[in-house]
Amino acid sequence: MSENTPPLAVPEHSVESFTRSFLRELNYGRGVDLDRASANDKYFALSRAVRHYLTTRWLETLRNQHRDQAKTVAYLSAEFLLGPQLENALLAADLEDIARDALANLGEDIEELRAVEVEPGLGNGGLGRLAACFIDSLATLNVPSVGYGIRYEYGIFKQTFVDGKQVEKPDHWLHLGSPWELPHPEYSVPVWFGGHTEEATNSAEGARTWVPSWHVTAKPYNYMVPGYRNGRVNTLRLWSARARHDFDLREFNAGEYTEAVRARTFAENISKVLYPEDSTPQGKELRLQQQYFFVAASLRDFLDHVLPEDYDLHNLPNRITWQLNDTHPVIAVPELMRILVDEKGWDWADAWAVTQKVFAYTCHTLLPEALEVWPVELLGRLLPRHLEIIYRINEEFLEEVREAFPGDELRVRRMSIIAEEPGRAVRMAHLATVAGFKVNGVAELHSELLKDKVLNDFAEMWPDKFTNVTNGVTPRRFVRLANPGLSELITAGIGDGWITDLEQLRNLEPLADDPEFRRAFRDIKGANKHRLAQVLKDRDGIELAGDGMVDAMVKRLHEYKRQSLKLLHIVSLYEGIKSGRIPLESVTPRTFVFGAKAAPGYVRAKETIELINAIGRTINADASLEGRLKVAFPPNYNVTLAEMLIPAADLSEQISLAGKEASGTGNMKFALNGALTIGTDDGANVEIRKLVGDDHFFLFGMSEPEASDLQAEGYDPGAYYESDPQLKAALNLIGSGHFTGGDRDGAAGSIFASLTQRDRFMALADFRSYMDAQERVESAYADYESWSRSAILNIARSGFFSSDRSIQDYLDRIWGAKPIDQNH
Ligand code: 73E
Repeated sequence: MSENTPPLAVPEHSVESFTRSFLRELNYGRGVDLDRASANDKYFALSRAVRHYLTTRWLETLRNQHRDQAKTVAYLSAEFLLGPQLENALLAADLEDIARDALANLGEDIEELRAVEVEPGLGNGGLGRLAACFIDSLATLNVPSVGYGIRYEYGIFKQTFVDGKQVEKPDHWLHLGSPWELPHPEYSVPVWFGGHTEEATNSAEGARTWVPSWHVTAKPYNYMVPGYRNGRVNTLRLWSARARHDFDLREFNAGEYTEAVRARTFAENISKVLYPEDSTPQGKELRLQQQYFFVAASLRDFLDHVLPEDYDLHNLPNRITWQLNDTHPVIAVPELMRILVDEKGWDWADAWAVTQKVFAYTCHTLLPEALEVWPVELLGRLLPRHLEIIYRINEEFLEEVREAFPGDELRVRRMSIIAEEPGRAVRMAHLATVAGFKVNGVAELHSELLKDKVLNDFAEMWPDKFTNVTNGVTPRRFVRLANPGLSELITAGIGDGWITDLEQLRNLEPLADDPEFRRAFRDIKGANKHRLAQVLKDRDGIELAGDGMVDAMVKRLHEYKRQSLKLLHIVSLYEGIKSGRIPLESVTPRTFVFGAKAAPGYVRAKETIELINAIGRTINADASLEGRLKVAFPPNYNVTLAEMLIPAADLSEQISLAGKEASGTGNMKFALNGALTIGTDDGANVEIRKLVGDDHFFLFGMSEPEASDLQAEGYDPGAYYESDPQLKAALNLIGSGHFTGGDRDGAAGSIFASLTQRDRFMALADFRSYMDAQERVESAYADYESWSRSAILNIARSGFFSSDRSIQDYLDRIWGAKPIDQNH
């Protein structure tokens, strides 16, 4: 196609035109007519019809990108937790009403078709969802950018409960195909592994030749990333692993059919399944293969297909920033060095100068055990040349350290990219920090702790390298789509500018004092609860506690997040009522809603799930508590369920031990939907509390310095157990097997023992303060008029937590890329 080919016109925005598109897709795309179409046929035709409206914009964006050669942000992430695509595309293309009406005229209910969609669950939790919010904001802010990741055939497992225990089922999300992806096999690239290195065939200083021993083909699938009604549609490119040839013909002819198929299966395993771990790295060979696979394909793609053929790579820092989403893509650093030195023949120093200007690293954790390390033996076997390059980077880096801190060999050992103990291993966070021109944490407190603790040596050496970008969430998905009632109310009050400029929510502040507005807000919250109740009843047979408080704790199951502290509160209430200490009439009717997946190999997390279900079963079956307390734990918490649940919540539980949750992003979604937070001073909670004000936030627990002092002094959970009779009673009730049919050995016994003996995240130390805060919650909720005022103020003051603001911060502090209006 010539550069001058006029773009296709965007189809007309009318019910008639949309109806034609839909029927054409149904007839020609699916080969069925309406009478015979399955729900999946109709869902496909609907999605494809919507896609038409965005495709012209997509082509224009690509065309402009090629023409402008503007600075681009490439977001490299092993996870993109996208959530349902159809609703977002309808919104971006401004087709919600047209599509609904067009289908209604044909006798179809758009909601029924939407329900057919299986969300692409290509992420574990916050990190993957953040990547999805960021590409949405990049497009909406008109930033030339591309997301690169892996097209896992199986996303995060489907969680089911059998006898209250988590049982994982494969998530075959592609089972019925996906209308949102476009494969481009012609842009496939080979990715090599293994082998050995030899003396270089070029004369560049530092060069070697890598002679790999096997390879797979990386096949790209493109996904549209539409900006919000701004004419830009960016690209998300996900890679799928294919065997080099369908079959090795020689083997096939020799009748070695099974061997030929085995080799194919081996290669294709690379993009088969998402590692279901969150916040803990899995030191598995296949995971390292996945990481190198997508990173090598992405670099190759950008250098060979996005840049013009004669591009002078010395200008690369003006053309791109590769943003590393945690350490998972950090192997990109030695890969770029290898390309520049071994393939392009640059001297090492020139290559390193450029490499150091194109990567920036986002760290998402503080837990030392969550920092990724790769055994030297494994890395050397899979990527021998990359290991050599890492060694040389380290050598030169340690020289720099020695110059800056003469005689401080202890520091040199702490900072080395290579750990010596317990076995030789590459510390990926150190490599990322050395190579990146910027390193950022994901909330203010987290960024401070990174500088003061986890990466302190590096911050002393390069103070300017470190910065903060507080996370954010996209208001399009998490307010406008998830909460249409609230969105209409906000728009009626302050106009619809907030959808792309969330700080405008500030204009709601005066309306918090308007009784009419508060009533309208309460009606919407009530309707959202009703919608949630209906779904939980139909889906899982779960009943809510009348129209009482919805108290939600939804996030991955992890000890540091302290779902067990939430359980201690519930059990203590239950025990208080049962023993007569707490009069039943004084208890606020409330439903405790949990959503949480546990990593399949994380035993304590799975036991906690079992215990939540056991406690829930006991409480829900107790007729005397009817209408007062309920526990709802719908299985398989995902983006779809989040969009249903968050708008219905009154209370948001953000109760991690201070200093452990890097940021949290669920906390932001709840505040923006008018839930009040009960939380510790951890992660982004700190910023939420400062913005919404202490009067509209329930703070409890130790601060980070208090928690680390207590840890240093020697923490003894037994002392708390012995000295607080209510805590003791709650723990004893759990330990006695009361909730587990008399069984004291399984989940109940194990969690009792772990809390009373070790309690690594100091739940017992924060219990009393948490209970007091819950009492403040109860009395505040009793005045629902004033509670709703606080809820509205939470919304009005949370505009800062838009991912648009995060992306603007990345642009200003790190990327130096500029928005480009598509309509210029
Ligand atoms: O605090 C969250 C944070 O909000 C943090 O735990 C999470 O990232 C969110 C977004 O910044 C996170 N996930 C991982 N590390 N931190 C992780 C690590 C390994 C595999 C998968 C996810």
